[in-house]
Amino acid sequence: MRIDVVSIFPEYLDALELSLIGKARQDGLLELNVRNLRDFTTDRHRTVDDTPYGGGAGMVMKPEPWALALEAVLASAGAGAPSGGPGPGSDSAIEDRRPVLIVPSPAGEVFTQSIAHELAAEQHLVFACGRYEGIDERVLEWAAGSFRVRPMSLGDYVLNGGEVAVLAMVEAIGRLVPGVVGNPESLVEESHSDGLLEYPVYTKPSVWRGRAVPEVLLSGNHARIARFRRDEQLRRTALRRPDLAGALAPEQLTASDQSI
Ligand code: 6GU
Repeated sequence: MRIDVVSIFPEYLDALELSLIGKARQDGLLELNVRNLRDFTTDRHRTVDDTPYGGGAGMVMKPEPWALALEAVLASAGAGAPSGGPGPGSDSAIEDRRPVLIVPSPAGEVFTQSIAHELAAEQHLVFACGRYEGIDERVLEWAAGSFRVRPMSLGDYVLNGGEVAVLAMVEAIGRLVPGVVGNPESLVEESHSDGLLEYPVYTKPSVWRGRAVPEVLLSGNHARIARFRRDEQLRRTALRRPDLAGALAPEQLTASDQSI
């Protein structure tokens, strides 16, 4: 998979050289390029923002540096001219080969594990990190000719810019790319993989500062262990995330092994 990030703070993305994602880049599973938006300005001050039409607080990111930066991304990816891909309404049987342009924004669609899976199957993702009050809206309209544009939010709170959100999304997506996580089984039993929060985990010692590990986990009875873990998943989800619990199918609410 190829990932391009455009930002006025490219150093924020240095963290993607570490750990699992850094290793995946070294192994050639992920190609990640970070570009500085200011390299696509043409004035002496390398200006990327201006005052908003209609008034109001803060500044808005100017459209032209964004267009030049995104065109440079397309050119380096060997993509055709704008409008090269099928636009909305064209034959849905034809695969849409336009890169996905993810625009982090608290006004976006909420990023979920299911979207992470969807994006992990893509060939090319581009992240456009806005700052200030956001990017001139016409950039998103213009970009829709060459990209599948997806404004994306991490949740209902406000960050100062898209960079931290990109760190989170690239990590969530990257670890789902085949080969990035060494043992793919570790992706199966984690939070959100089945709509539930994950069960609690314990390691040695079996008694620590007076607190014992739940007895069932030492029993060696795999059916009882599976039922305990399922019950804990349901309990946690109902307690911490009633929004998720409400969306479960009836068969997900029954214990894993009724015979025990
Ligand atoms: Cl993706 N961006 C910004 N700036 N703030 C956010 C966010 C994204 N998600 C939640 N808050």
